[in-house]
Amino acid sequence: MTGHAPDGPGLLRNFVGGEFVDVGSRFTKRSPVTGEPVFEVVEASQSTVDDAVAAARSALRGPWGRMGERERAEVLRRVADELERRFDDLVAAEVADTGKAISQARTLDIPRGAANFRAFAEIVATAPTESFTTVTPAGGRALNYAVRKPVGVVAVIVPWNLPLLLLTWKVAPALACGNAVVVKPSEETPASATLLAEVMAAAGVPDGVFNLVHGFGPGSAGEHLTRHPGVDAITFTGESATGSAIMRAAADGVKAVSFELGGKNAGLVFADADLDAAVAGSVRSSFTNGGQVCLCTERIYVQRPVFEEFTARLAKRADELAYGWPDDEATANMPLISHGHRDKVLGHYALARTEGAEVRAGGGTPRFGDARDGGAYVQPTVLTGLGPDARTNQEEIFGPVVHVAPFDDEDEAFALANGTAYGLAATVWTPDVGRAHRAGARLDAGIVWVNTWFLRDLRTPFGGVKASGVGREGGVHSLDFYSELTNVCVDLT
Ligand code: NAD
Ligand code: 6OD
Repeated sequence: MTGHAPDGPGLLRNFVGGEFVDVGSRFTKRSPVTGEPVFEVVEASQSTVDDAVAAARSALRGPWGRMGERERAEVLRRVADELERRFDDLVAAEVADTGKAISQARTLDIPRGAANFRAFAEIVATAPTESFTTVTPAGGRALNYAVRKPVGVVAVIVPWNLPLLLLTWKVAPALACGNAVVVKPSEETPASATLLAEVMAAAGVPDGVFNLVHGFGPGSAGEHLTRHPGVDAITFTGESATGSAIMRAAADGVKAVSFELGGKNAGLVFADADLDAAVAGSVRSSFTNGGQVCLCTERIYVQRPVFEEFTARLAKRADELAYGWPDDEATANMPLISHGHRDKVLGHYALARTEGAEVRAGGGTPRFGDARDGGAYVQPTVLTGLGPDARTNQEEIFGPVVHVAPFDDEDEAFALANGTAYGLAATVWTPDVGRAHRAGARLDAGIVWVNTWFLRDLRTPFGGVKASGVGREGGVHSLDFYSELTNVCVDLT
């Protein structure tokens, strides 16, 4: 990649107005696999953020601002083509930053980058807008119709768990709607975003439409961006507490916000479920990406007749998940993103024991006898024995850990699932169609999956209720956030 130097830990730079710039202090990004430095990253100062916002504003006044939906859709398709051309580089960048298994980066993270651009190219080119014929007071006719316009300069702030997937999930609709963006990836995952800047340039996205600033949150690029008077809207994915801080910063400028936040998602396994599918699905829903997916199930409630069998099988599968180096195709486990995050997760493992949990699988850290002992690994962990109000069942841990508890009937199951401050996703395992629909109606969650997990259609609404988010993105819901609607009323008489 030309965003960083070829030898030693590469230097990752900011991208402003179509140019890579490396003015400012630097920080080190370390490998979650070994703890060794992998990148030096230029931290964007207030003045770099000012330049990025100014470049974005200026781009809105240039050719980008004059393009129609279909032309923009064509640009988005070129971005998708270029992402596919740079596929191997992007996989390598994502694996270097996160330590995730190469098989997952190849099948989930990077394909979704291109898919996000293709989906929103299609959605923006085909989305209808409202129109109404109105009777005037004089008995004549008037035509009302809505016109979509860009919001302006959009700040995109994203976390480290699915870096390219989550970044492009927001950049694609923002560009589809004609905005210019300033993006801030997580300080833990600067590499794929830097490659995305190269992709944008190669795809012919006009200078200043996509700008990238690296850095941290408070007192750094993240806060500079959210407090910037030149930013019109903020779209954010991350922790609920960070969402609160950003909302306070956005209040000063009355900026629109869209928030995809934390979760403490429940899985419900009914006694009539296909238990093989429920166990396999729960292994995925609790341990994918080291449990570092906002949609992961950290609480599973199982109907009493199958509770013991389900728990024993889940614990066995957790113990069997394969460790390996990220580039080994058989690897299933991955390290946590950092030693800081590992300390937090291990603190939760200790807390669970203090609260009286029984550890049915894992509960500690693996030993490898090689360089991975310098990494941020923890064992996939299955817990039982705690009540619904235990902190272990209330606080988002964001690691490969799940607590399993029994329930007796449907009402109890729905009440347990709803019993946290969060409401992002729920997963229900049952062949009973009536129960599936009741779950959809009664669970406090933005997404209810039945007999599946993380099956995505990019046209559907995505977001959370309660502390899990503000607003919805996906399909036309993204268009609604990333555009302003002007109603035009023409008297036809
Ligand atoms: P985080 O909130 O710590 O950081 C997310 C981003 O915000 C990073 O880029 C960070 O630098 C930036 N940031 C932090 N403080 C800021 C501030 N005061 N002002 C501006 N920017 C700031 O989250 P994380 O640890 O990177 O990611 C894990 C969290 O993200 C989990 O809670 C997870 O559930 C959540 N998440 C939610 C979704 C969803 O779709 N709902 C998706 C992925 C992750
Ligand atoms: O699939 C998506 O569009 C999406 N936003 C997934 C979020 C995953 C959270 O970690």
